[in-house]
Amino acid sequence: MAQRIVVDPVTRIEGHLRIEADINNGVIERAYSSGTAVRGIELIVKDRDPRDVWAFVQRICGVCTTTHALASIRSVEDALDIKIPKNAHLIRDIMNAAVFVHDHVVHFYHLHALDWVDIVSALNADPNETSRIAQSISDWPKSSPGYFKEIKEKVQKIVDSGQLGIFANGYWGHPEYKLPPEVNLLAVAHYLEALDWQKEIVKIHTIFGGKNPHPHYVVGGMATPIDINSDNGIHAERLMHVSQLIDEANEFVNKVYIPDLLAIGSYYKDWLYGGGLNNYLSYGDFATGDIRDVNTYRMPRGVILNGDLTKVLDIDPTDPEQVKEFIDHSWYSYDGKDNGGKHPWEGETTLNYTGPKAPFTELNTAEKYSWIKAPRWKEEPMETGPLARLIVGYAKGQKEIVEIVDATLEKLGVGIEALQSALGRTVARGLESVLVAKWMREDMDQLLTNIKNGDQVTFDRTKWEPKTWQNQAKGVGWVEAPRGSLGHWVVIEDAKVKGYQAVVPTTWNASPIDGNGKIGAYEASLAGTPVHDPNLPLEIIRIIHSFDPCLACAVHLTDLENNKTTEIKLG
Ligand code: NFE
Ligand code: MG
Repeated sequence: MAQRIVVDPVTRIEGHLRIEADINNGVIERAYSSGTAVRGIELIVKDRDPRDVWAFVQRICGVCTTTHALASIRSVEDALDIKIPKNAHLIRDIMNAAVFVHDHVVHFYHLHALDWVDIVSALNADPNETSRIAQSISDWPKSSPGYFKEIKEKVQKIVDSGQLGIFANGYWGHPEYKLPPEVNLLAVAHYLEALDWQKEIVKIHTIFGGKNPHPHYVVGGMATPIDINSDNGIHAERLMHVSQLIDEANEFVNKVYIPDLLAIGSYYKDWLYGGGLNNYLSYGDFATGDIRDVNTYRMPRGVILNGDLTKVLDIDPTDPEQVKEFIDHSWYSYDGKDNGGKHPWEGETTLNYTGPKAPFTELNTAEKYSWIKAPRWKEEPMETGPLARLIVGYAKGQKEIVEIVDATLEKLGVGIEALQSALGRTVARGLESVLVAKWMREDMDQLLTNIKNGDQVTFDRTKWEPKTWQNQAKGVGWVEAPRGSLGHWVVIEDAKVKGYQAVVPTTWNASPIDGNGKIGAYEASLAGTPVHDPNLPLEIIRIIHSFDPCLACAVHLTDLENNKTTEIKLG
């Protein structure tokens, strides 16, 4: 008889995620993923000026601080057929690249590493040996025995104080931790260094977008003008600052993140659980040409079905038969009915909570059990994110991706199938950071060249005035965000938003069962995993964290105690 265990909330992520897992003979038989809070941001943009919407929907999340604004602005520009200046496109992509590298480093060190790294074991490390390991894998300068001795003393002080603070509540000492104390110490040192580094990289947003989180945009380009010789806009010194931050990001990724990832990964290459659907979706992004010209995407576009790498299928987010969100097991209704699927241009956000009264012990997974909808591609569930992008790019033979994947697999001594796992997702995120940091450098060089040649234009006002717009229009904006493929679909009528739907990476991955009875990526990834001790479910945490969940995004407030959803007045 299966035993059900509940992990709620799953911590060190953004938002309210609950996992229920049925364990039989020490193995997960079936798992359920539930988003336990709802926000309804799609509702509050109705009837607003489409030029303002980016600023509202950007607040969907403070982690991917820029992606929802970018998706929104692209959707409105698509609807109204607005072309933006080349420099604006470059600046937007540099800002998106900065989010990728920031997010991936923070995820690796601060949100996920502690599932693989045992902090307390670092206290048994020999700092001389840590120094030797550090110097053998990288020429990063902070690597002396004295430096690691200091870090060890710092950790000792924290442990002695009895208040583990940010290191509290880990499953320290769990037998699934496999690193020697010296590698644990190395990871702890870089955990602290990454905290310092990540507060610098966000300055790319403060320079190009005025602030972080939630930098500024404008329909038609970018809001901050460039004027290299004056203080009326971004001047030369500021551009040089961005340039330096980009170089530092490349250095941190290549000299700290990647060597650590490979060192840690090499101890876990036998722990290849957490794969799952083997269906991968990526809209693609980082165009070197026009963003509608998908042939110029450096980040790949396509779909892989059932792990068949010989075929990359085309994806068209405008096709009503391709992208649909189902609500059969989600607390919503469509046209007064409690089931079905809709393409986002016809989409609906009507809350319909039918779950138990809080505090509840178990969800009724035979019925509705999540605030997350179930997006599907041609009615198939999909995984999206770094692993999906890497697999799609590899299958397409995209040179940069094939090269970095092959070199890494060789170093780790594993085959491509090993990537289809929790560890593979974590490796993919690192490799993607190398590529994105490199593209960020390329884009910045291009921007500086344009400026040198006299082109400082970042905004095109040709279609700023609503009287230049058609009465009815619809558009889609897609973005590759750190956690996967993001789409915003807008319907505009008489210069106002008539319909708005965001279908978000974590919505794809964390989705519940759909109308055809098919499960989503999180649920699939957990099935079949052995759990050493159901009271310390490290394995569940490890697999779910490998997706880097963001529930704020996925369920774009409900008061469960009163069993009543928060009322939102429109207009
Ligand atoms: Ni809230 Fe997000 C990213 C978007 S979500 S973090 O990356 O878009 O899954
Ligand atoms: Mg949505």
